[in-house]
Amino acid sequence: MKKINTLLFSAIIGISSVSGQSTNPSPYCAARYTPGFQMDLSQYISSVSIGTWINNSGTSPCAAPHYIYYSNVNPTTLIRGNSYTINITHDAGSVHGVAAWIDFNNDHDFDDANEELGQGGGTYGTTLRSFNFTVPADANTGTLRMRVRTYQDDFHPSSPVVPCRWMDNTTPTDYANGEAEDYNVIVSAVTGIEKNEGSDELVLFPNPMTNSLGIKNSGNKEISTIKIYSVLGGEVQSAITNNIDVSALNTGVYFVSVVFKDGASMTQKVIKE
Ligand SMILES: [Ca+2]
Ligand SMILES: [Ca+2]
Repeated sequence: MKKINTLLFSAIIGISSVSGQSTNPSPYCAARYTPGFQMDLSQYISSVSIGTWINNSGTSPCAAPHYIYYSNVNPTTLIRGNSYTINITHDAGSVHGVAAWIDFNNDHDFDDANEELGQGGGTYGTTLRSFNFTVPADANTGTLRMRVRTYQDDFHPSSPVVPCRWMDNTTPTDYANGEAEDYNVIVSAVTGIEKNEGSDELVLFPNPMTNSLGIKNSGNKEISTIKIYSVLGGEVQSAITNNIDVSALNTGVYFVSVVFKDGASMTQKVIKE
């Protein structure tokens, strides 16, 4: 049943529409493209995914200047100190650079230490770039901005990808072709995993559990995701339902972390019988 929960999670979190986004990067810098005297090539990011979270943005770039902020896409939740892989799929053309950033200190830039999740060039015919990254232990919690960017520019074929416009001598310059996509992500701190932080507002029942675990949330915070961890700290299941099928779990002790949409989280110990 774990698979079903994963599918449910994907269905609710992962499938997203391409309507209702914003073309305004503010308060972040612009990440636009100006073809100049080169052709405006159809180079694009077709999907961005982290774990079960994915946004498919189609096989054509968004409208010129090829920047879009998917402010309407449900964010994924990342836990401080945990490691993830971001997968970026793009066109099979001669992509010169692919990169991604998260503004972990929430100061509205992507320049600080560890904010670049990774970057590298593409090879003609390849369509996937993956970067492994770790959320800094001191990252801000709450909703943060992520930027994903590709470019193809024959005049700057080997430049590292920068998150903003850049200076060509003293002139602010855009890459010629490519696409930039911004997203919200939620960073959460899982703390006190050793102790039971039960509250009147959030009740997990029954405990011990057998085949299902109910979540009763009478507080005023909206739940983002629910993650179940083994005693060793590995995530064994995630869901966003009020009644989680846990029949696939082995008997033993688990920690259930309820992550709220404001980035706060609460972790409780539960026993599977
Ligand atoms: Ca796209
Ligand atoms: Ca920053």
